[in-house]
Amino acid sequence: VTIALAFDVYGTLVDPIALARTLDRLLPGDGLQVAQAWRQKQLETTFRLTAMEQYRDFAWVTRRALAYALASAGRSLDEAQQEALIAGYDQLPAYADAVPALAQLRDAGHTIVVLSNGTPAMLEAVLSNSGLRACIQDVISVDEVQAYKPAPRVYQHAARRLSLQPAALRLVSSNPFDVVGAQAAGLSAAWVRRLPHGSIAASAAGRAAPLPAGDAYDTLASPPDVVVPALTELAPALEAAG
Ligand code: LAC
Repeated sequence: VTIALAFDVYGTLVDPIALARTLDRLLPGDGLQVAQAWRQKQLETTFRLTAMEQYRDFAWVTRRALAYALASAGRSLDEAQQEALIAGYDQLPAYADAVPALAQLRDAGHTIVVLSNGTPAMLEAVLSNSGLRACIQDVISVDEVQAYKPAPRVYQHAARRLSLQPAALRLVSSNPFDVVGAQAAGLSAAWVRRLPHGSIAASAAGRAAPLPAGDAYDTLASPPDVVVPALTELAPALEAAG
């Protein structure tokens, strides 16, 4: 059965923790910790802005979150170094399974869009540079509603944009908060159970990967009907889910 799939971008299609490598060159030994704190603060800032009913775009949020992550690690980088890291967001690598999976799903006739916190400019850049853009029919940014995930209007906007009932659109994300939010707004969802960011980044930074933290999903809601260990498992899992 052919349905529309809305992919999350950061953490699902491209890896923001890949910047741990660049950070580790600038801040030897602290790269991974700062990359993780940066990502954490970036998400926290989006949640807080939306709870405050305020909006600053994701480029602004990403810049502020980096400044916080550096300060909280007691490290500093000059403006040019920080700007280079921000620019790195346009060059984030796709996860190894992303391009093959999207091509496979496209060839199977699925409608493929992205739904992301990123600004339209950030999304066009990172999707083009990572080779994903050609598989994607439409890029939907939360910027269009000036609120971040998991505000229900973000997900409902995506369905409306595609002229679909919410349940006919399936959000695909590795971020449990995103999956829970999409389902709360009436969408279908699939969770990509990637290893915790730490293990991916640790191997990228050349250290031994810690053991995966386990099967933790979230405790706010039950997992969706489709849970896959990698994006390349999605096509068969969707077929099985009917
Ligand atoms: C996104 C966030 C969740 O791409 O990283 O929307």
